[in-house]
Amino acid sequence: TPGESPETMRTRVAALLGRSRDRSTALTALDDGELAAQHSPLMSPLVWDLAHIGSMEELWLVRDVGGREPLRPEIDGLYDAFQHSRSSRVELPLLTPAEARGYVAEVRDKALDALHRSPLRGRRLEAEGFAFGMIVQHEQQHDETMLATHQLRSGGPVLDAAPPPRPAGAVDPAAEVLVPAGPFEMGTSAEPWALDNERPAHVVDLPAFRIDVHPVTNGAFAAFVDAGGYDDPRLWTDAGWAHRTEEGLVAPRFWSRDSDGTWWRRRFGVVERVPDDEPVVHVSFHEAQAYARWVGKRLPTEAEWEKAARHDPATGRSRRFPWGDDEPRAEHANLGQRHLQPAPVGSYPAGASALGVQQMVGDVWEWCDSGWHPYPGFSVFPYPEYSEVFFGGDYAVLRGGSFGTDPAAIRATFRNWDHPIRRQIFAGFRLVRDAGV
Ligand code: AVJ
Ligand code: FE
Repeated sequence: TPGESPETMRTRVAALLGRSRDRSTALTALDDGELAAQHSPLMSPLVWDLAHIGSMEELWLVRDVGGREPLRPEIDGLYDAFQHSRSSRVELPLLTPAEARGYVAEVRDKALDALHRSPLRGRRLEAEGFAFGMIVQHEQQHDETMLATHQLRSGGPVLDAAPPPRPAGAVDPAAEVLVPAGPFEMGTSAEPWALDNERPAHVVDLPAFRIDVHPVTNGAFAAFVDAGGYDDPRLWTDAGWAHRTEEGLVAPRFWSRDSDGTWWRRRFGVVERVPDDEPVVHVSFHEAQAYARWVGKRLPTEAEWEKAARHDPATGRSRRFPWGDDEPRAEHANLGQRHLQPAPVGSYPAGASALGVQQMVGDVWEWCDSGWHPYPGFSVFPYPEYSEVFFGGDYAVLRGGSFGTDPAAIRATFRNWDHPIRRQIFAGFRLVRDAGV
């Protein structure tokens, strides 16, 4: 917030740290057996995420900003994501749930002390509270990962949330808008808590294209399934067909069909009919691409996604969020685990971009047809293991955040990435086509 005093910033940061900790606490309110269990080889035990959150906070806020000695140097290696794969973490001599809770509480006390002592200006790590913002985002990212672990666990529901809003009137799920040709500013040099991979701001010139106003819905995706889309190799890339064949894919993850042909899904322990009007979720990049080929469109590049989300043709500026520069409020976007599912398309007209594209932030992460690469002028900050070591790997970019992403961990410049075969994340997609086609 420009012109904010250090005291006001401390209050704001402390509230954000408190919010992320309340969420972590709620996501780990399970018995010890469930916390230590491996719910899927794709995920860490929940108790690993909890202590890892504390370990990162200790490293950056207690040791670096606070200048204190390590609390428990002997556990550092256990919680280093690069030393142990997710699937092997269940075998480690991890802190017990009670020990992990005690550890994260002790770290938090010292981190709050560091917050009160930091001038929140001067060296780059502390200026504008960056280190604190980075740690808030890190905890919230692991909270979203823990939410995905909850979706993978078997057994009855343990999480609760209100149903999402519904659109006020009729919605055309096939609506498109034209994004005119021309330059726009991509990325940011101004956003104080933007991560290194979002920087620096740079101009990108794009030809005109048309983009869907809404993400692709379950109803539209079910039509692709019913038309035999999973059995037609012509619709898939070679890598996509290999993935579809090896995994025996027939539908989005967590879907099943009964003898009447009705689609059902399991969502956080509840089995329910698949709602036609919600954005499809739990599809891989390859499934998104096959669907796109089936309808004769394509996934957007991340530059196209960002221009549709941020570009204001009236002023030529790029906005922080689709709706403008204001922080997300409940009427703008389905964020923050306020609801445990995407909202039907058309439910957030107040969150539309200047060009009229809806639900770009919140609901479902959107697969883009871009690999994971640095922007021109990229420089590592503050550590290479966040972004840089993954550049050029087998990843596709995801944009916009999901219903499970906290507002503190998303903005229209935010870039996420994952392997193109991943389906446990809260990812869907929207499509584009060249203008004039
Ligand atoms: C940016 C979501 C891919 O969860 O692997 C968490 C974020 N980095 N701890 C991930 C992250 C270090 C990262 N993603
Ligand atoms: Fe992490």
